[in-house]
Amino acid sequence: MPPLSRRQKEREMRAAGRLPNGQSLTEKFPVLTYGPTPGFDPATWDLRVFGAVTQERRWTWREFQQLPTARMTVDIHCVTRWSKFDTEWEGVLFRDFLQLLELKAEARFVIAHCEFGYSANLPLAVMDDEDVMLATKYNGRWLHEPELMDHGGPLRTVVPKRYFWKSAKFLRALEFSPVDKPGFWEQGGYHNDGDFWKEERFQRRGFFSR
Ligand SMILES: Nc1nc2c(c(=O)[nH]1)N[C@H]1C(S)=C(S)[C@@H](COP(=O)(O)O)O[C@H]1N2
Ligand SMILES: [Mo]
Repeated sequence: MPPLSRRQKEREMRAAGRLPNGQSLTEKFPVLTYGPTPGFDPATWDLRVFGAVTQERRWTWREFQQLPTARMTVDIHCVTRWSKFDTEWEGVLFRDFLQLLELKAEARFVIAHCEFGYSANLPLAVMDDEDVMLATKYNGRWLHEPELMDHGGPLRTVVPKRYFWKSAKFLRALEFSPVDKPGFWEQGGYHNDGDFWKEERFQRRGFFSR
């Protein structure tokens, strides 16, 4: 039997209820970065946690690598209309990471801050889900390997239940905030919540939809 064509696989995913409206299946792994890919120096890299926590913290690359990791296979959906199925990620589950912190009661939003000023915001209630990950590996390989660096090395969030712009590459800090702070694309007119099952692509009054 010949291998399934892309369109056959797409039909199967649609039939299985895994292809959200307006999406098409890709077998490639497109790179979508606004701006350049940063370098990675394990000696100076750190991940900071600040905002509504009793104690602000910082992990060096070496320290971050000591944290327990998990693996997951999830589908990803980009607002530019491609969906990629059964992608495999490894890293620290956000839920496990939260155990290391003491959040203040007022913490309600999580803002992911990345190299070069990219950011993405989500409610803590959305981030505190079993499948949200601080990912260091894709398909068993480190994100900071040269071939994968464009995909967010050495660390990115993966938030499988939202459009992929919410999965912040080149992550350097997590801010816990009592108030929402729209991120890079959210300020540019993308939807604040970004649920692909509801096709929350753009804000009604967003920059791009005018
Ligand atoms: N730091 C950073 N993270 C980012 C982006 C970006 O431009 N910079 N683009 C977002 C968008 S729009 C998408 S679709 C995904 C793309 O991830 P990929 O390049 O691994 O496919 O990353 C998201 N995270
Ligand atoms: Mo995107």
